[in-house]
Amino acid sequence: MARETGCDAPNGNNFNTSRRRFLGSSGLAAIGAVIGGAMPLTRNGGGIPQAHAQAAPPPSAAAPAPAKGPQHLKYPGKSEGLVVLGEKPLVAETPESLLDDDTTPIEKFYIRNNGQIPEAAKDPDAWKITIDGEVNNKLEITLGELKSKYKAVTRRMVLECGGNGRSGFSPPARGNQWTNGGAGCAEWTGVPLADLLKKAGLKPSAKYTAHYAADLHLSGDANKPSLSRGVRLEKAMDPNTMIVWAMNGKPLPNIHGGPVRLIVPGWSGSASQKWLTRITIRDREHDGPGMTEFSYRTPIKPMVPGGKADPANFRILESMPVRSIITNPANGAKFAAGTKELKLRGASWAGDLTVKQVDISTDFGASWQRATLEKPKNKYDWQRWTATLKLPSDGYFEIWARATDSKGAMQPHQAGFWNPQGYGGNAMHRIAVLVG
Ligand SMILES: Nc1nc2c(c(=O)[nH]1)N[C@H]1C(S)=C(S)[C@@H](COP(=O)(O)O)O[C@H]1N2
Ligand SMILES: [Mo]
Repeated sequence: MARETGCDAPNGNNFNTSRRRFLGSSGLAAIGAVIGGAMPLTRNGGGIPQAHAQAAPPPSAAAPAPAKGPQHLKYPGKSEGLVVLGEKPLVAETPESLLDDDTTPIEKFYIRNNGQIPEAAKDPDAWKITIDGEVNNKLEITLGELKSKYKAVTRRMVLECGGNGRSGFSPPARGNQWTNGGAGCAEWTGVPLADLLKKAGLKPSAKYTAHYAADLHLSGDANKPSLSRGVRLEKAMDPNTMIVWAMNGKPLPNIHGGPVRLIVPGWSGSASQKWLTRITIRDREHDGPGMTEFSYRTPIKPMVPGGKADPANFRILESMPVRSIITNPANGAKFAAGTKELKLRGASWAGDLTVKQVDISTDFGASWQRATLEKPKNKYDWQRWTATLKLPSDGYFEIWARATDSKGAMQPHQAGFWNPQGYGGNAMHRIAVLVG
């Protein structure tokens, strides 16, 4: 069933536990405690980094008792600042304040699995990738040959889970309750997929890719892929769509799909197959786990939130929507009395597009100040931004950030266009700070 597999909504259990944790302990109670109680950040789309919930002292009597704090990741080579959203399969997000580096370090990069994590390859250069289907010559190539026979390129590009921002939906949508931390921006080294497809020779019938990998389905059934998505040929042929073996200059770690994976930048992360073994070119849209019904699909005609969904009214989610995050200060930060100015830092990105503008508000959206926006290093890089905020007094402030993409689409106040699996939630990021 599509709903059980590659859909960022893997199963009911996962959903229930992460949701309970989210409602029970996260934002409202804990942030209130950080800044002295009774001042909750208004309920919003994914604006409550759980790292801060964890750092908070026990809530005051006025606040609801937390069930248990966010669960921090314990995984070799990964930061304990990452928050576990699901254990089976292992899913962990990066609180916004840990995304403050220009290039996201490997240890801080989010993790999203749909199935079992395979064992690390013993001989990475012997790893085989097959390209078959609607091609003139089936191609079988080892990673070693790929490295030696093709021209490698390095690009800094955002990878973002299709469900990023999902926790902002009301009623709750099925799946991992990402805030904004299902994203990171790393330097990827590899070869454009187009170079391999040209070498194999595309038949006129070639329309769509189907990606296959070495990870087993959660059930352990070797005949069931854990996730198998694909993209339109046009995206596969984009020079930024790459088969990569290095991340930030290091061999691609096993947990991120090493020794070799796809990076399909700007689109739902699920297309970026980890542990890549095969790409089959199809003459029609792919129908693997993660492609059908409501998986990575959004409504054509807006539907009633929580209502009955009609699969015929859904289309595949491709480019991700515009998003910005405040990476410094962290949500819940305290500043000395008399602090008159705050330096803000953040990041923004917009799927296939670029970001035109980032605005900041400290008065709940009544007025906005333009942030200084940097240019991307290359296409699909994120854009860092900075702003200096003047504060009128001591006290409690919420800082809101919203980005506008190059076509003029701006982040909304609320995650909108509800859909059963919660895609496209890109409500503006909000943090709370206390001065004095
Ligand atoms: N083989 C395989 N590839 C996969 C997945 C998976 O479960 N199996 N998850 C996908 C999803 S949903 C996302 S968001 C990204 C996450 O990549 P990361 O774990 O390196 O951050 O990998 C994608 N590639
Ligand atoms: Mo994802």
